[in-house]
Amino acid sequence: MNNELKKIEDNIVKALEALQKFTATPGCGVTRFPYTKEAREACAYLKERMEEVGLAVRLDNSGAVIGRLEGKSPATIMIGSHFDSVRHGGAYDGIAGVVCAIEVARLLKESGMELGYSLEIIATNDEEGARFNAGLFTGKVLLGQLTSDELKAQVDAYGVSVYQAMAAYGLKPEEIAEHKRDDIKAFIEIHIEQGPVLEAEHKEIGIVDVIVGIKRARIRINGRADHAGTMPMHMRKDALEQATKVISKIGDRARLFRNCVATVGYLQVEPNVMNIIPQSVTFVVDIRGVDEETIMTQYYSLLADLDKMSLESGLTYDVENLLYVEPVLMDEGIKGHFEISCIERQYDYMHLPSGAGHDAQIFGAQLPAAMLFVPSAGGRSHCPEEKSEAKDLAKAVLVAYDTIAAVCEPK
Ligand code: HGY
Ligand code: MN
Ligand code: MN
Repeated sequence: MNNELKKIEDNIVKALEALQKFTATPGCGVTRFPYTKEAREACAYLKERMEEVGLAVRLDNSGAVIGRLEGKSPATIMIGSHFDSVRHGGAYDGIAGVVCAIEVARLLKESGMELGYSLEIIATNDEEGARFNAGLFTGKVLLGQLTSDELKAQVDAYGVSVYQAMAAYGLKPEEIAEHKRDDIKAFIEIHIEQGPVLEAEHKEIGIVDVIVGIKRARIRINGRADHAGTMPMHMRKDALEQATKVISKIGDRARLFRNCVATVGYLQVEPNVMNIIPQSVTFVVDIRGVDEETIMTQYYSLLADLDKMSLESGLTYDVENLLYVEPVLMDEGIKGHFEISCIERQYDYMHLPSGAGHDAQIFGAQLPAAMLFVPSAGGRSHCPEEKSEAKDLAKAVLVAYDTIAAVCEPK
């Protein structure tokens, strides 16, 4: 293996080993929620790494860490991914893309090449939505898609709003709408695949063609708490029994469609006591597909099931829209640069869709965006077992470096 690849690989391993220590659940995966001690520690570490390679670094008002290399033009090419994680997640999701982006900046800086566009390396905040159930936060802020009132409405499991958490973290939520960026020309993201395809096909690099659209809604079914032993079956208002009638149809409905998934990963029963009939059930549904019609057909069928349940049982329900991002095609021009680099470097690559959501999709809906994937061991992700090879990540760094060198070449 050439020395350059080995040096990149070693830097990636060292950085990821350090970063995985910034977790609220040591020994049980990475839990790094936005506006927490772990987030602050990871951002401080990333700031040091970015400064080490010669970037001018700042923490922006979305809580992202941004390192900048000035080019002849103030217009910016952005490369990065997210530093936050899910609960008990892995050590690669998001953060590996940030570490790779820093390596791309190091190579560009060491090459001495003069950049046409300026380059920004970004570690985005709250892509996952694991704390506030929304996600893609930094992208929404930089594209001017959030208001401070919305930040007050989004709360975590303890009732703390995004607004309050940001202010406590030292940010200015009241200014959130003032941080829209118009200078970003393209967004590139290196990410682990989080699925089984590249490994099964024995490929080193994935070039993403489309990122699935995602519809997320929080649904609450309102029943009545009663004694589990004395209330006759025909007089009950059992929120959990009625919720299961609706939830049990979600998976099989998704199986009717191609390239589509639907998940209920969050379920809360109140008061959640074995001898009390459930008073309320709150669940979050996450529906994904490569075309909007597939996603919305399932969502409206779910609403029809809720109406039917309500009519038959007399229980009411509430629906809160948490997120809708449309399926996003990746930029053909940037993908072309990826492909040329893979061919010249003789890397085994393939095109594929992304079943996971990413920062690149919020940017890609408005401007050219593209993603490089590396294989995930066993296709596992969002779990402590998540693992990707540093040598594959290092190859993605070189493909991204070739691409940015071409895109940022002074015009
Ligand atoms: O949910 C997702 O697909 C991503 O990991 N945020
Ligand atoms: Mn994730
Ligand atoms: Mn991710």
